[in-house]
Order: sequence, then structure tokens, then C-alpha cells
Amino acid sequence: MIVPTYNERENLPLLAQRLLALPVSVDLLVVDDNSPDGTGKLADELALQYPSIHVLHRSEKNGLGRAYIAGFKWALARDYEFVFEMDGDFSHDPDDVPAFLQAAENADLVLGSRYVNGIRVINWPLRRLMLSVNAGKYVRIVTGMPFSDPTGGYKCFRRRALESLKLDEVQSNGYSFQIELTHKIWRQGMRVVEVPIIFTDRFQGLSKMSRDIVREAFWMVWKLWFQNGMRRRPQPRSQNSKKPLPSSAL
Ligand SMILES: Nc1nc2c(ncn2[C@@H]2O[C@H](COP(=O)(O)OP(=O)(O)OP(=O)(O)O)[C@@H](O)[C@H]2O)c(=O)[nH]1
Ligand SMILES: [Mg+2]
Repeated sequence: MIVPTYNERENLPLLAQRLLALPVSVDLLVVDDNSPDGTGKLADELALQYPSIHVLHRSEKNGLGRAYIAGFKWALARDYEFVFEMDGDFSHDPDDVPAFLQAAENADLVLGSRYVNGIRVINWPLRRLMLSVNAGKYVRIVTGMPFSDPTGGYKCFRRRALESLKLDEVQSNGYSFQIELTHKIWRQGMRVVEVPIIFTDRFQGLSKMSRDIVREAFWMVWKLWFQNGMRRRPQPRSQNSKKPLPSSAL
């Protein structure tokens, strides 16, 4: 479970406790960008107490995407099969982990979706909700990816899905980071499924949403569409034959 943190002091200890108490065994990797509030130091203290907690320290705030890339490399250097992304602000419910794992049995990537079969977002102003719902529609129209929540950040990757990505070539860092990764996996013909989640906006700490993040995502989807040969569907199998097969075929 990779959790990037920037000033999550109030959230981290309880989040770690919830993850470690799950009925499945979870290793937690905190990727902290030298949080001024001391989250990194707190994470080190937790890691000393619990062998299943690990910490990556990065010297400066460099965005969510770069933190995840560092986390993926860390996980791939070890023998993890299921690698999760999760926010450190309790927007994502640790209790959903078993449902992700079950879905991942037959998938390469599992997306937690706030919008499959209805809207499940708690504590967001209507404007923010509309931005997110419409961003999802925009991504679907431009790229053809048939997912209800392509900007969501609660995901489970099978190892082979991460291995299929050229991690150093991932460009985006904000919300479009999520879109970019999912697109790069989906367009190879790998299996991507959605599981319903309830998303709760943070109660503690500060939001980092900005106009630049929206702008980055706006242009990124066109770039992805172009990279996919202006196709709105996965690449044909022939171009794809050297890539890993979908999990159902293995
Ligand atoms: N390591 C690292 N973590 C980050 C960075 N920016 C955000 N995070 C963390 O990434 C997780 C998700 O952040 P976001 O959801 O983008 O930010 P947020 O502040 O919750 O803002 P909202 O979009 O309102 O939810 C949280 O655990 C943040 O602490 C960063 O630059 N570096
Ligand atoms: Mg958040």
C-alpha cells in the first residue's frame, strides 16, 4: 500500500493502524516529501515499531505522481504482486482493500470508482463534485476509456501492469497522473475493472487542488489519445503481441 504524504501528521497514525488491522496482510509504504509538519519523522517512528511499515523520504515537495513513481519502483524491486495507491487523508476507506483484492484476481488494474452505479462522494461542495464528474466524462469522450472515474486515486495494480509501464516516461504529476497510468495500461489490452468506493473529503489538513492541476489534465488526455494512434479503444492484438497477456489468459 503506497501512501504519499505531504503534511498528513494528523491522519497517518490512525491510517496505519487501520491498514495493519485489516483481515488481509498489508505492507505500508509512506512516501513523504519532507513534510514541514513532521509527517516523515512520525512515519519513521511508526516504521521502527512495525516491521510492515516502510518509509521513503524525498527531499522536497515534488507532486503526487513523482511520489508514486518512487513507490512503484520500490515495490517492483521487492516481490509484491498487488500494489495499491491510496491517499493519506482518509478520503479512501481502508476497509475497501479486500474488495479490491478480490477484483484483482481477474484483472491487471482495479480502479476504485466514486461514480459507478450512482454518486458516492461525501463532504464535497457541488462545484468540486461537478468538476470531478465532468472531468470523467471529458476523459471518456476524448480517450474512449469506458470508466466512470478515471481521475480517482484509489487503485490496485497487479505487478505485471506496473511492469508494462515505462515509469520514467510518465509525464503528468497531478490528477492527470491517474488518467495517464490507467490509459497506458488499458490501451495495451490489459484488463481494467472498477469497484465501487465511497469517497470522503478530508476532515483534517489542507487540500492541494489547483488550477494548474486541471489544466495539466485537460491537455494530457489529448496527448494520450494521440499516443494511442488517435484510437478510442485499446490497440489491436497484433501490435500488442509482445506485451503481457491479460490476467484471464495467464
Ligand atoms: N509525497 C507527496 N504527497 C503528496 C503531494 N501532494 C499531495 N500528496 C499526498 O497525496 C494524497 C492525495 O492528495 P490530494 O488528494 O491530491 O490532495 P488533497 O490535499 O487531499 O486535495 P484534494 O484534491 O482536495 O483531496 C495525500 O495523502 C497528500 O498528502 C506531494 O507533492 N508529495
Ligand atoms: Mg484528498
